[in-house]
Amino acid sequence: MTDLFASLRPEREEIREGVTLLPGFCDGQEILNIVKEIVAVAPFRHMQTPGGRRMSVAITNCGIVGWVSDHKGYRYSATDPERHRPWPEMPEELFALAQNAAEKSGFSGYHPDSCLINRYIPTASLSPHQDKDEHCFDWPIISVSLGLSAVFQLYGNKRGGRPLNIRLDDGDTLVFGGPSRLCYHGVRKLLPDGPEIMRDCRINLTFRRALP
Ligand code: MD6
Ligand code: FE
Repeated sequence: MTDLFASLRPEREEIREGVTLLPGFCDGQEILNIVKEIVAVAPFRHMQTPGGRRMSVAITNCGIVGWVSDHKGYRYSATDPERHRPWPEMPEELFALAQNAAEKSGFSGYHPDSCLINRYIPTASLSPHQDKDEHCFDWPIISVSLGLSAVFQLYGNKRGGRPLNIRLDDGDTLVFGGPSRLCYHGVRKLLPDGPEIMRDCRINLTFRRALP
């Protein structure tokens, strides 16, 4: 279906210094097909938090390293702990998508080495956190949302306070870097809106530069 309102939405919205929303930057269906190939090799799983709780969000990874969590803490690992094998390689199309989004937002020469893939069922949420397990924070995180819409909550550099609510729809891409790179953020709830092909869950990909 043609999007009658596409011309009314800005192509690029600077939400805060270092945080840029690129509405509908990618084709959700195309990215979903690539995600399915990754998941066929490295399935979604619920990891344990360091405190021993099961995360409501299911995750997998692709790239040289993947983000993992267990009783020992959060870290990046070159090995999938369930398969005892390397994570699937990052497909070129995904690398290019992240690099193009970064370029559009003022970060040229972005070389992500990791992509964390989160899957939310409608009751799942992600509590406020900082992404600080990477070697350095000079590079942004590029976040791509697929499927059901969600409310992404952006806080400041300290825990608490009132968040800025950002609605993320299928295909929306958020560039998260610069002075906002260490801002707290979470996903409060899913909304009942989504593309026909994916109305049962939300998938979010976050591209990172984790290694030096
Ligand atoms: C999500 N995203 O949207 C979770 N982290 O499902 C994140 O935790 C995130 O979107 C760092 C930068 C951008 C993000
Ligand atoms: Fe995060």
